[in-house]
Amino acid sequence: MAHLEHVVALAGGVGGAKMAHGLAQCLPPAVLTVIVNVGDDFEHWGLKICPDLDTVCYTLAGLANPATGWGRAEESWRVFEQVRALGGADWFRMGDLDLATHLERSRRLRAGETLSQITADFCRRWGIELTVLPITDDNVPTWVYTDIGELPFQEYFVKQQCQPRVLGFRFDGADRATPAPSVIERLRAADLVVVCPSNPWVSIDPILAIGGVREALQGRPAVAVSPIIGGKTVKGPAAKMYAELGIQPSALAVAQHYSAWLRGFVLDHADAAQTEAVESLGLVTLTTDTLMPDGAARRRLASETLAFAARL
Ligand code: FO1
Repeated sequence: MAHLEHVVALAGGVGGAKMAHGLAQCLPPAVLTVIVNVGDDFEHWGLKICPDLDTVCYTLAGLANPATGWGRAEESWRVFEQVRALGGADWFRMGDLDLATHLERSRRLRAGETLSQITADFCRRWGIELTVLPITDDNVPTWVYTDIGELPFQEYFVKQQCQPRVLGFRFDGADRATPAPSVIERLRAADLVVVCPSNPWVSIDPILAIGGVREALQGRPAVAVSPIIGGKTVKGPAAKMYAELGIQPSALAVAQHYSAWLRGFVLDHADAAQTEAVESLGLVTLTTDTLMPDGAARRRLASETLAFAARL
């Protein structure tokens, strides 16, 4: 893989967006495709909200709120405050700039455009040259089985702040959904698939659940970056989910999650003691600093991951 012509990144959430941003700084836009989870998408305020697509696109365009990773930088909350004053739901914060995305996306969906068509046009307008694709144009909402009942994803993640104990997940409609146009072709043509440090359960698994995706991944060189460092996540509930599902949260657990179709695994120095166990799964490992506090770190991790993949 000295010369990479087609790299496909699988991403969801803030960690995925950061890795995608790092890869975008290392690869020509025509080489990189980012395939994004849509399981977190939901209807709110009568609008279609696509948090993972927006987090990836805002990050790639340099528009993301650096403090939270999601939503827009330089945000204002005038509409949110008035909606709250009128009795509207205020558990999911949408700022004025972010609201423009939801309003225009919802209008276009109602007019019959597909999510991938809308995403392509928004990327063009945001100055993003690489290809960002939702894994599917169909609705495949993630439901989380918890000890307080089955919750739509954002009610678990935001309204309940990931507190309920997780028992399992359901990707509603995954068996009927079809991959978005060009997704399968791009996976099949990939010289390299990079699984970003996203939540395996609710960012990556919903991508893999769409018909034809696992088959298209067969035989493709794939590397994953662990989202768990020292038994914890930088952000989000992945480690808590592993523990509640009876699995010791660790980089090794993530490697096992993907090992059936993975060739390389990138883990943090903090987890160097696990490299042997990961290699016993048949994987090649790279141990490095996997934290991405800033743009330079994102670029460095992406560059190291690509160089590592070239040695597979
Ligand atoms: N996460 C929160 O914890 N609280 C919020 O109020 C919130 C609002 C929000 C608005 C737009 C958006 O794109 C993302 C938002 N997120 C919020 C994050 C979102 O729930 C997660 O980023 C993804 O669904 C999973 O990573």
